[in-house]
Amino acid sequence: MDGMTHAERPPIVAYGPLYPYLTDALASRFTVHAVAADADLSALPSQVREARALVSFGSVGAPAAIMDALPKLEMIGLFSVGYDKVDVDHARASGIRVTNTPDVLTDDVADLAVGLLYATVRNIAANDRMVRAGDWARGVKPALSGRVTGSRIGILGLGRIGRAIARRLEPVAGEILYHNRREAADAPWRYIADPIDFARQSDVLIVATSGGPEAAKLVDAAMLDALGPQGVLVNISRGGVIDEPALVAALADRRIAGAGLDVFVNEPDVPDALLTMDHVVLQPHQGSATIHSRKAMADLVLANLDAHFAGKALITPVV
Ligand code: 8YV
Repeated sequence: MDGMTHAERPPIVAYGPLYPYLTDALASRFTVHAVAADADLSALPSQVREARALVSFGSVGAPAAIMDALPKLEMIGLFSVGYDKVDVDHARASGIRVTNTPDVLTDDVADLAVGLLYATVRNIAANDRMVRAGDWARGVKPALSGRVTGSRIGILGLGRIGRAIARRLEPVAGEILYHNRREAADAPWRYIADPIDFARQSDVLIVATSGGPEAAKLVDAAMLDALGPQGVLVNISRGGVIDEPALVAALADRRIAGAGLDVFVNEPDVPDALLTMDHVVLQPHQGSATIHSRKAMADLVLANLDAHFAGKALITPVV
């Protein structure tokens, strides 16, 4: 689009931080107004209020207030598969289209889930710390760990990412189980309709469901107790899918064996109690954070914006 005059570049808002490749690509196509995620929306300059599209990270999303502050908004291009931070109902009611970035990040998120599972079950992070601290050299014997091979792996949420995790673990699992709102007719794995029964039958529970109000605190104290003292939890979905204080308590009391967590309720804040637990592996929301996925996500955001402004069908519409 080089050679476009300023006037031909549709005005858009970059809401909150993006990442350099996307920022540069947007700047070459659009007149980009950066709006901080905590900006006073009642005081937006008039040229910002002209914005016809908004781009944001999944962690920032688009609440109703930013949609209302941009009266000419036509479209939200979300840099994320999860759209729990977008007020989708408000967008629909306001005639604003929403796109997300499914598929392109699935493999990398599934890989991280598997990595967190092994890191947690095999004490990889804790053992790394003890080697670095010189404990091994001083003769400290690390505790024996559990094992992944042969375990019953329960996938909570059999969407694209849940399926990719199941496929990766199928060769080593004793059995793959899953719990979903409803049974998936084409899935070769055992469906368990009752969440408590599902947790009880799982040695490992991997949370891969989408977030948002419907899934809030789906994993509660009762489910953690059903997972049991040998059970391990992995979460690459959204922090809010788990009752976080209940998880902290279950880990503190060793009512579950360990947890590998990429997501938290109040990111980037992590509950203090988790920071000192050796049976917990923590990640700073890295599921899609590979060079490959992030570029593909950015290209998909751009392709959706281009389609919209060319009057073509959106590629990955949510609304
Ligand atoms: C990103 C995500 O980390 O796709 C999702 O649902 O959570 C991630 O890909 C996120 O968009 C960055 O805020």
